[in-house]
Amino acid sequence: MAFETILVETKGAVGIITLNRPKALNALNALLIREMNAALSTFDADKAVGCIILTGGDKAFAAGADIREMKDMTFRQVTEENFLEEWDHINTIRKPIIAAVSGYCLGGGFEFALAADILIAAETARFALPEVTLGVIPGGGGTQRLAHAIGKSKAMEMILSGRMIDASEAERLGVAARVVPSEKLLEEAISLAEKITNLSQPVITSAKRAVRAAFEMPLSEGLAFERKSIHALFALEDQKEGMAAFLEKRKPIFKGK
Ligand code: DAK
Repeated sequence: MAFETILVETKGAVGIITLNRPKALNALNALLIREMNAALSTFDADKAVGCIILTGGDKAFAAGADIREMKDMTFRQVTEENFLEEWDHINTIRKPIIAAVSGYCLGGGFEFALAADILIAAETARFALPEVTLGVIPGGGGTQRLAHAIGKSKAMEMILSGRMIDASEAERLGVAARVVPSEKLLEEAISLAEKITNLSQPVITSAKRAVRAAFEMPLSEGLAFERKSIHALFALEDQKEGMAAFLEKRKPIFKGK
């Protein structure tokens, strides 16, 4: 597949999507979203890929939705065309997605990073939802996901003021799983992705779905969902293999079955 706004490659079982509009600090225009969605779907469907990394450039992961593109849109247009509905596609991806973030991660860029499953930040990463400074509010899930991630008061502070936080504050607040030296960002993300891809894919898919349920369901339903999910895993050869390998003091050989 040839793309204009992203770079796509695989390293072993890891699919890597790099946002690539450096002159506009990877501002997310319609073409970029379309291309990113196509790449996400291709990796999701590819049995040889077990984990996806979404990353950007050194200066910016993404500086938000493309302001030039949306500046003149009217109320009628955004409602009739359901403006940016394609932004939801990332939520349908079954494989784990790691956001590897360096530099500015703002607005819609931050919303994509929050929509990923794990966020690893370079020391240079900077996060903000500055939409109110442009006369709008976050529209790609930021009001909900940031509140879930860091709690009401902190989310309100960031969203109502547009305040930018650095990587260490992001880690402290739980936005980032980990902060790593900038030059090691991709290496660390790949190393984590490889750990995940060496496990059983159906088990990983099930774990991802169960954790995501925690953000979508009330506790009682989430617990019931988790129970059903673990029961189902006892139908897998990989469950037998994983437990047998432990007792035989050897490494498991998972087949994804
Ligand atoms: N859009 C378009 N172009 C952008 C951009 C953006 N978000 N951010 C930067 N650029 C462009 C600049 O215009 C500039 O282009 P030229 O002037 O060279 O042509 C180039 O990138 C370099 O930027 P700067 O010259 O500004 O670079 P600096 O180092 O001085 O500043 C900065 C870097 C990141 C602090 C600054 O560029 C900045 O503040 N950028 C805007 C950040 C921002 O406000 N982001 C939020 C955008 S609103 C929705 C879903 C999501 C959204 C909306 C709806 N639905 C599902 C309905 C999301 C909205 C947003 O993200």
